[in-house]
Amino acid sequence: MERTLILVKPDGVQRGLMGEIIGRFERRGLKLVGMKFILMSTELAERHYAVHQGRPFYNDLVEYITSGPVVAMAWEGKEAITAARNSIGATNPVEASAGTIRGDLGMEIGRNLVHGSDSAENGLKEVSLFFSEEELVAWDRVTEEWIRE
Ligand code: DAT
Ligand code: MG
Repeated sequence: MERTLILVKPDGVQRGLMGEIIGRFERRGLKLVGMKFILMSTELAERHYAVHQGRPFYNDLVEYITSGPVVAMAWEGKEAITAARNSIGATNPVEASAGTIRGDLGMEIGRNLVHGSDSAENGLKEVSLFFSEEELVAWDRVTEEWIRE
């Protein structure tokens, strides 16, 4: 079972788009198993973006993600990574397809509204960076058979 870490980034929160963004994953049929509203510490941001350390945009990225509260979520399901990445759209919102979160709501790569894990392995790693196992909720969704064959 795949897990993906989704963040509504500070611009999404400040612009009042939390419900809009969360709703897209909810309507898609992904299953929410964890959620928190937090101000990320610099330490957490540096761990989360460790792979980008040394890139020219790294400092701005850490500053942006710690500049205001974020909604951190763990969504679960078969092919959750691919489904979420496709719903999020390309990294640069100007190039993201219409119908995606970034393509519908964003204009700048440095204000791209949302994070989603890029592989099954990173999904598990990133979820465990933000959530302890006790914070994740195992639950039965009554609509499951209308979403999954
Ligand atoms: P994604 O968020 O689509 O997975 P990524 O993992 O390659 O993209 O990069 C992480 C974030 O870093 C991305 O959401 C925005 C920022 N970023 C990436 N490439 C950038 C660039 N060339 N210039 C400025 N910011 C960039
Ligand atoms: Mg990424």
